[in-house]
Amino acid sequence: MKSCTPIFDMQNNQNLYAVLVSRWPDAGVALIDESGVAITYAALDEMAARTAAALRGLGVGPGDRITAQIEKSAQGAALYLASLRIGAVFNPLNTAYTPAELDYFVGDAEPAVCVATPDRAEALRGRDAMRGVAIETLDAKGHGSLAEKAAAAAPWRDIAVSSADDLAAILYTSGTTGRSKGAMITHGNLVSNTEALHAAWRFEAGDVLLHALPIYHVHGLFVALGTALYNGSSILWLPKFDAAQAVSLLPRATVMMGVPTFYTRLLDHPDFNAALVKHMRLFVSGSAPLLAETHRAFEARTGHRIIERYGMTETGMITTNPYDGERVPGSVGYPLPGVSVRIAGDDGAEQPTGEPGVIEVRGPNVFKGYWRMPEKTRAEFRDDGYFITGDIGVAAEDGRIRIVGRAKDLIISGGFNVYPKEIEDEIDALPGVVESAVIGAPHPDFGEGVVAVVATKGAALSEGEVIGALKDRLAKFKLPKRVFFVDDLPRNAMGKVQKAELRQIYQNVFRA
Ligand code: MLC
Ligand code: AMP
Repeated sequence: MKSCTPIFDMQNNQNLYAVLVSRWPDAGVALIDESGVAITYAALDEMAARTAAALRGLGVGPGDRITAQIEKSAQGAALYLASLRIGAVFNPLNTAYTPAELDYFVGDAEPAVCVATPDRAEALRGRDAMRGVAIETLDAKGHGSLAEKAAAAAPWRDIAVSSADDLAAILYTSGTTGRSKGAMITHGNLVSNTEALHAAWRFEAGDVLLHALPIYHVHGLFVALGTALYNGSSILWLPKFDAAQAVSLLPRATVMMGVPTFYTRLLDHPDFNAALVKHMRLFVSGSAPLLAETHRAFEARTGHRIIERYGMTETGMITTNPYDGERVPGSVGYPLPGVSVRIAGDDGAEQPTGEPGVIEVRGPNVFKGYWRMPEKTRAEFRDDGYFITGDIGVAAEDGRIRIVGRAKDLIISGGFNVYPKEIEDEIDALPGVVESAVIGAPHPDFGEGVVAVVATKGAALSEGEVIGALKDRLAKFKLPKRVFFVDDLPRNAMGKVQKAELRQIYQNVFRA
């Protein structure tokens, strides 16, 4: 086990945990779960210290990866905080990933320990990829072998000294080609982005955050949890988003963050009205485009103008609509302080104002690179340090940005990214399939829904059979919600499949 450097000089420690702790109130409540159990900041710090001790006891040290595929609980939050505390690298995974998908992540991240819910842990034990990896359990209530070890351990109260450049987390993001890439996110990335958002959204004493996002992605873990912990706020800590539960708890909150689906589901709820949220200070939306019509409907119903912001796993948050200025529907606002954004042509040269181009980003928020993939890292950065997002934007004269498309073949369903290539590869491997094209079609609940168009040359294959064959291989949110069969896929003169044409043909499949 590598040794952790204990804190001697708290002031110069760039470890996110040291930054957070230095701002925590003595007695305030940090997390309140759905049954009303409250955990104070002091208790959360104690849980993190005990969990840190348990991890240290398992041999986990600075720089070691901790893979976690767990449900959301207070103990789950403490695991993340403990990982920061000991200078380890937190690697949270979507709970929907199948064991087959997990093999890749574990094989790539090579964690010292994998924490999973008991049923998943059972499925993981004995898999080749898990050889040499300690498996610990944590269930939805925060119980399990890790919690037992933490309870029995003497708290580890130090905080590892980290530089801004040291890794805090690896979050996997899929690519348009090839395997998922682990985005290496540093303490400096997180501290700078947290501070920028905290200031931009004017967090204040007394703010209470309604937190219903999953904590295995940037939005729930770094943006929502991060800013609220930085503020020393109380957090209504819900296992998942449920519109009825949100309606009943919103009167106790002042801030809510969500993906657009949260807002359309709230608008669909009959009891969601202006009186319920008149005391609210802020609603934030991100991770996927918020339709201008949703923005307007929300304002008409509640009087609140949602702040839309834009970000990415690799960059954290990039832009936000202003707190005081105009929150324009369909716009993602202005770059955060310290973040440079340019709209570039294919060669990286800045486009004239008003011309669409790829959004490129540079700043302390931009990640360090892809884990063990130097070529992929080089391919996504310009020589002058700008990261190429693959999103197409237009900048107005005053710098306000609108996202108008994607240069990458990506579907965003309910805030989760689905890369068509991954689904197509699985479908193409099925007997009877000649080839396939996976596209996103407008979906009233998820924004985009996954549709597969499969060329079979007449082979007998049903929608149910295709979906059934993918079930054990792919996370549920990636499964096509509809499958259509054709003889041939449309192609252009160069032989390239015409996805734009397919999107046109299937644009109404989810509309009533
Ligand atoms: C669940 N399902 C989905 C889905 N979520 N299918 C497609 N897309 C999704 N997002 C599946 C379920 O498995 C289920 O399948 C069926 O669809 C209906 O499920 P549900 O009960 O209606 O879904 P629910 O559990 O309520 O989840 C919906 C949701 C959730 C919107 C609450 O997906 C969610 O929390 N999304 C947030 C994602 C997020 O945090 N993204 C941030 C990424 S960070 P079946 O077969 O059982 O019926 C990022 C950077 C940035 O992008 O800028 O923030
Ligand atoms: P992820 O890789 O999961 O971090 O997803 C990042 C992607 O989500 C970005 O590259 C965008 O395509 C998309 N995204 C995030 N926020 C917004 C937004 N407000 N509007 C449109 N797209 C967004």
